[in-house]
Order: sequence, then structure tokens, then C-alpha cells
Amino acid sequence: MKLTEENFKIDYMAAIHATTARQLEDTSSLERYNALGQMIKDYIGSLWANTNASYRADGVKQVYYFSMEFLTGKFLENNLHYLGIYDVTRKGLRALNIDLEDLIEVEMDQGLGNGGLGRLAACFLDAMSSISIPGHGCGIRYKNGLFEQKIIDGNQVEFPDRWLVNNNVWEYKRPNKAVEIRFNGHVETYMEEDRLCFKHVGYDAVRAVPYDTPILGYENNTVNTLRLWSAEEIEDIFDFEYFSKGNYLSAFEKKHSVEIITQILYPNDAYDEGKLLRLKQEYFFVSAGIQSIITTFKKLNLPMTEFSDRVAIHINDTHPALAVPELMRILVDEERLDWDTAWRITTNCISYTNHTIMAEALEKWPLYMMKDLLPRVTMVIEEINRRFIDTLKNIHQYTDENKIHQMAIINDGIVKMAHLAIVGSHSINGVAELHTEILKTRELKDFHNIYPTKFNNKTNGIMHRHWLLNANPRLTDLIEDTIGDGFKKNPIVLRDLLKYREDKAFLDKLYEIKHQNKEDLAKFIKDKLDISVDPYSIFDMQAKRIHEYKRQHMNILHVMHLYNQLKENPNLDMPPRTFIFAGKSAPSYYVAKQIIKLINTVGHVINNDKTIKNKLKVVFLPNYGVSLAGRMIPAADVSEQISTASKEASGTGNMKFMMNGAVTLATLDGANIEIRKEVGENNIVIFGLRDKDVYDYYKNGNYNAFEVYNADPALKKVIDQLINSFLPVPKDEFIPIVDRLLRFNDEYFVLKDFEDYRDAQERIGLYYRNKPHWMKMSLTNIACSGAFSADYTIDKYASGIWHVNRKSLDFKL
Ligand code: 26W
Repeated sequence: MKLTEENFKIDYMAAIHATTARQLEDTSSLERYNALGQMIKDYIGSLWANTNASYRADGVKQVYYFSMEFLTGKFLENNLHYLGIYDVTRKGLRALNIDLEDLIEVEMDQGLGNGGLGRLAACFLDAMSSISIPGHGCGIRYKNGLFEQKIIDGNQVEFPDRWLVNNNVWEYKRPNKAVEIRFNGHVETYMEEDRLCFKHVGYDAVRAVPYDTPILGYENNTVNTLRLWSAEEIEDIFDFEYFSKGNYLSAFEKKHSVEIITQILYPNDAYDEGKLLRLKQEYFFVSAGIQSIITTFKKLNLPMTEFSDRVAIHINDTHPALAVPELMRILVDEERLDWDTAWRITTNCISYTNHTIMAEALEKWPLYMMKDLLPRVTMVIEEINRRFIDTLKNIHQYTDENKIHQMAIINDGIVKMAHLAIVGSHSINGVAELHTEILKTRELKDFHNIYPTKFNNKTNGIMHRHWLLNANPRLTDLIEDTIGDGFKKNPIVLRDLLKYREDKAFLDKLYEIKHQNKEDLAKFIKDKLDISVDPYSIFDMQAKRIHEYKRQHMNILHVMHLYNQLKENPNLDMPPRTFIFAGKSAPSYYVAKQIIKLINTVGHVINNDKTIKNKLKVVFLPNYGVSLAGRMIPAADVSEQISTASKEASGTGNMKFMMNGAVTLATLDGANIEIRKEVGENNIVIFGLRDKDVYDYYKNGNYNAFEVYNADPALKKVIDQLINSFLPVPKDEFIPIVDRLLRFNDEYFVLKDFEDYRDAQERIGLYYRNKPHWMKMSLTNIACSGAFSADYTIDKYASGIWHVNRKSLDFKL
């Protein structure tokens, strides 16, 4: 949009007065931020209204991306860039003696997600808007996002994430669009003419109130909607009888029991606890979302049979899989369609992405629990299951009862959400090539046999504009000065940078930028943790959720090994290294928490040892999230992507690091494989077991961790150091980790891969020392990263799964 500095100042001062009723000099940073947010929201308003009006007028097919998690982070900076008013805002504020950076700092991260899955949903929203796909998000407005992590005495301690304390300037509450959600009660059947009908009675009703946030496209006038639902009591729940008798607490009890539904995000990212409240959350937002989609569709005055021509519903993992029976319930019970027609519409609408093969993450609900909470929906699932089993027997001629039992949606009193999602959707995709292969040939092989065409791959992508424009302005400027700004809309043109591989002046500039980013991070580390790190050392980073399969413990064991070498020979010729970790552990995942403690304990020993001459430092940055990622990633030299082969479905941090010029140190797992293809094997450092080796070991049972431990003295030494008082903690502190590695035979092959990892790290050291060589590797990574933009991923979802078209909008502000 066009905005002059003069107009900016007029609008901003008006916003200050309107939102604060104070003079500018009397306002706080928070008030100034809110005023700016409000002003931008006003600018967005007409674009947003226009987008919706044009979708409705043309009756275009729209996508609804259902996700339990949206990890969007901050909006201010992004919205300024996307409206094309970043520079004028900065200048205008400067003229008023305000630093835009300070206001950006004030915004709290919207951290409504655990990790990869939630961040992917946020990147996808951006991409849908930016490539002009009519597509919206549907989720939950948790009052508390993922917990805030503090490190106290080396341990992770969780604190509530109160992201709403200062209000959320970006959202619109829309009480007039609230819907009712029904839990518990029972089902009555009755005949109407010759149709068997079902009525849900005696239920507890909850009000779902939507809060809408505008999702801007990059300079294209498109504003889609992220609709998050919040639970409120239905008016007369508040019990006046209790209240008038002075029993105030009881009067509020019911209100509380309703609001608790959207109170908190479950902090697990790879373990399903099967908690009733989570099931409530899942049904709550799925039912609300589908009801509101149906209301929107009805405004088109089309027959219900055209629903799937106008609506695509995507489910982000199985968490929203109740969309299948809920849509069926509404089509059959309320819209009075026959089962087969309803089923055709439902399966044509719904598509599903699988994000994990970890068995413990697969959602399963006890049938009795589901029946109690959702009596009618469970009946629908039972009917879907009955018909599915019929198909297996009659169409596919299955006679093996065992196989049928295994594939059933419900068996042994358990409802399997992945099976429900597969049967009820027309597309099932994995998130990287290897992951999809594993789904097809192993984890979901039986389903692939009967539905071969439903399965497809869509390798993940990232919001390249965020990870460049917002996170790394220095690099963005250099790219723009060198190849122009076409990459913002068309990131594949980053490849033009390859021309500069031999250009010393360019590589020097690139080095200088990385160095400045490292200086900034070093300062941040000093301020936050009082640890001095050398910006000339290799910044080697592992930032992601803490999990044994991601193998942060392999990394820290290797750091201990380097330390042992330096202790033996303080003059060892080794490039100085700073190992930087960040990530949260699920609060109930004991071993992961011990890994955090181990990293901090080792850090404490190493960082305080003067004899190693600052050649080694270990830093654990607390509270990893979108904002911290934005500080860390631009300063990384090495990106650690070292999961046990076959376990990481894709990874997306790997893509963000490469885009910022880090060299990836990786196993052949997830999207690392595609990264290697893009950059070529000389520009990535690969080590370790392959997925096939891992599966062979599991199958043959011929891995013996003790043998590896006994055969490698350096490895044995570091493992022994965990429990022999080498570390300043009680001797039994790290026994659980050692037990997992030895007594329980090292499920994730940390010991097996250790030697190869050590060699790979040595290669990293050698490459780094050859500065021109290293900078060429770094440049190649940046240049080849455009292929991983979510813009391309979403383009493939749109054409290959959703069958929706781009809708260009020419409205101008
Ligand atoms: C029920 C508890 C639970 C909650 C979340 C189980 C599993 C999850 C997610 C599926 C975990 C997750 O975030 N998976 C990650 O998804 C990313 C986006 O596709 C991938 O890049 C990561 O490899 C995958 O671990």
C-alpha cells in the first residue's frame, strides 16, 4: 500500500490518542505497540472485507486447515513487510523518537503449538495467503500456549505462558458467530416416515466463540482468516440458586469446567496421553469449525451435494480426525442425506497429513470414554467401522481375521484415530519422501494395499520470507543488492546466487554478515546467561524439541569427548567451537529432562574450565520458540539434524538453518535427504546408519549396545563420566540416561552412530578452517534453499490434494 511518512504520522498519532487517551510522551512501549497494531489492523480491515466478499461472490472453493496447533509467533513485523510499509513506518516512528525494534520486542509470541507440526501450520497459512489460495486456519484459542521454560539449577522448570495478559491486538472476537457444542447425554432413535433418525438428548452444551486473526498475503491484497475457538458458558449455566444462597464457589464451578476446555495447550509432541480433556478439545474445535463452514456454504444457496466442490477440509495429523464423523453426523442427522451420499461428500472433502511414525504418538481413545462424551459421534464411527470391515471382506475379499482386526478403526475397545482418518479421507500424505515411503511400505502398508492412490508425498516447506526478511535483514539486504528482490515472491531464484560461488568479494560480504549475526547472538548470550562465547568460533546449533530420537544426548556426549581430548592435550589443534542447544522437553518426559540437565551440567564444567583456553563452550538457551529461533538461526554455522534414521518425519528447522547459510550435519532422515539432493553431497555432511539398517537391527535383534561401548574407549570414557562423579551432580543423577543407552540397549542407536558422528564433526572442523571453501558451502545452501519455501509446498497441496485455484485480487489500498 502507499503511505507517506506524513500520513503515517497523522494516522499513528490518531491511533495513539484513540487507544490510550494520552499524550505520546506519556505512553509506554506497550501502549505504543498496541496503537501501531490497531492502526495496521485498520489498514488490513478493508483488504480483509474485500477478500471475503470476493470469495463469496465467486463461490470459489475454499480450504479449511484444521489444526490443534498454530505456532504463529509475532505478527507486527511481518504485517508491516507484507503491506509494504515497513520502511515508512520505521522512519515515521523515528521522527517521533520511537524505535520500531522496541515495539517489535514488546509483542508476545503467539505460541499455540508444540513444535514442528504447529509451526508448519503457521507457515502454511502464510503461504496460502501469499500464493492467493482461498484458505483459512481453524483451531483453538488456548488461554495458555506452550509453557515458558526456565532453567533453574540446570533443570527445566515450566511456567504458564500468559500470552494474553496484555491483550491480543490482532484478533477480532465475533460473538455473533458463536456456535453450540454438545457433550455427554445419550441418543434416542425414532422413525420419521421410513427413515431411522437419531436425536442427541440430555447433553451439556458449551458455547464456542470464534476469534479471527487476519492472515496477510505478501503484497497481494489477500487476507485470509485464522479462526480460533474459545469455550464459554452458555448464558444460564451460572447457577443463581447457589449464588443467592451464598455458595459463590459452587456457582462458578460449572463456568470453570467449561472454560477449562480451551485453557491450555497439551505440552506433548510425541506422546499421546489419552486424556479426556484433550478429546473434548478435539471435538470442540472440530465441531465448531464444521458448523461454521456449513453456515458459510449455505449462504451460497447451493444443494448440499455440492459441498465438496466448494469446501476442502484438511486435517493436520489425526488430532482433528473427528471431522470425519462430525461431518457425517451433520449431513445425515441434520441435512437428512442418505449415508452413501454423505460419505461421498465427506471423503471428497477431507484430506489428512501424517506427521509421525512414532508409535507412542498415535492417538487412540478408549471406546467407553468416547461413547460417554460423544454418544452420537461414536455411533457414527461404529457405523463407519462396520462398513469398512464389510468392504475389506466383500470388496477386497479379505479372509484373514487377524488382519481385519488389526486394520479396524475400533478393536479391543480402542478407537484408532489414524485408521479413522485414512478411511475417511481421499488423500493421505507424508511430509518428506522417505517418510512417505515408510508409511507406504511399513507403517501403513495394509492401508496402502487397499488405497494405493490415496497416498502421496508433500515435502514440508517453510515461510521463507519470515526466515529471511524478519529474521535475517542483513542477509536479505545482501541478496536484494545482488540478485534483486524477486526471491520474495519466487524463492527459487535464490539459485541465481550460485553465480557468486567463486566471487571472493561476495563471499567476504557473506562472511561478514554471518559474523555480525554471531556477534549479536554472543551479546544476547552474555546478557541472558552471563556466558562469554567467541564469535570467531564455530557456532554449532541443535534447536528443536528434546527427544531421545532427536539425539541431543549424542551431541553432548560428543562435546564431552572433545573436552576429554582438550584436557589430555590443551594445545590440541582444533577450531574453537561453541555448541548451542535450545528446546523444550515435555514436562512428563523424564529422560528428556535429564538430557537438558546433562547439557547444562556439562556446560557448567566446560565453560568454567580456564585450562582449555576458550576452545569449547556449551550454551543452553532457554525457552525456544519462534522468536528465539529468529535470533539463533541467522547466527548458525552448523545445523545439527542428527535424528535416528527413519524417525524424523521431515524436520523444518533443517530448512530454516540452510536458508540462513548454515551447513547441515545430518543423518539421512526426513527432509535431510532432499536437502542433500538440492545442495549436492559436497555441501552437506552426512553420517550414520540408514533407515534400512535401523529396521534390520530391529527385525533381527542383533544390535548390542554393550559391545559398542566396550569396543570404543573414547565412547566408554564419556558414558562412564556420566556416573563416576566426573560431573558435579549426585552419582545417580544420570543413571536413567545410561540405562537407556546400555541396559535397555540404546533404542535410538546413539552408541552405534557415535564414531561416525565424531568423524563427521572432524570433517566439519576441517572444512570450516578453509574459509573460502566453507563460505562456498554456506552460499550453496542459501542459494538452494528456495526449493523449500512453503509457497511451493502449498501450491502442490492446492493442485494435488485440495483442487482449489488461486484467486488473484486486484483491490488496492
Ligand atoms: C498426541 C500427542 C502428539 C502431539 C503432536 C503427538 C504427535 C504430535 C506431532 C505429530 C509431533 C510433530 O510436531 N511432528 C513433527 O511434524 C513436523 C511437521 O511435519 C515434522 O517436520 C517433524 O519431523 C515431526 O516430528
